[in-house]
Amino acid sequence: MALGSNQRHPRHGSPSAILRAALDEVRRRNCRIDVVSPTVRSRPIGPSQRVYCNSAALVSTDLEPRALLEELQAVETLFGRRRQGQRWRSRTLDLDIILWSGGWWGDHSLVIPHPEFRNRDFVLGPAARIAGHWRDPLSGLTVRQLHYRLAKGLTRSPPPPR
Ligand code: A4P
Ligand code: MG
Repeated sequence: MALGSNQRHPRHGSPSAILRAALDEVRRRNCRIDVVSPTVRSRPIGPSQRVYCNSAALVSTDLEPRALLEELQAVETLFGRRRQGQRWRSRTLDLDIILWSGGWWGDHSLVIPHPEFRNRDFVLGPAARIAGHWRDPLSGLTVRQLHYRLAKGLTRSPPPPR
């Protein structure tokens, strides 16, 4: 799972505090958080101007991917995330499923691996710290290899159709 925040929350405070509090919430929802990466600060991709805090966590759960997404979206809502409006705008909390031990998943509301993760240093960097040996089922490359390639500018996958 990838976590991101670039807005303060009136009660929880800074984006990094929001990410910590969000992990506590995810833990309450039939999920075990096995490992959490260090938090990185990254420049925003997209129209938003504010710096992001991003991290990654390894989650163990019996929930099916769709049910897990619902729980993660409930946590986003709890932190005041509003879903209407512009894509990629500032948000208090964004929780994405990046990879899954079951391989790939694709339906109208959920795509795993996350379609953009190979192009995002703020996802691959934290993920490489905790799950560097995990393999992307589509490219066959490990997270560490994907991160290395992105850092060296060796690849940029085309964006998927939306
Ligand atoms: N969805 C499909 N697959 C997934 C998945 N694997 N994980 C669907 C989570 N959600 C998935 O997402 C839109 C819909 O994607 C969901 O309803 C779900 O059914 P969203 O989070 O509601 O909307 P969004 O986040 O505004 O759009 P999107 O495309 O998901 O944005 P991203 O990809 O999450 O990117 N810059 C920095 N530095 N750091 C960031 O964290 N984040 C974004 C948002 C942009 N720029 C950033 C960062
Ligand atoms: Mg998202």
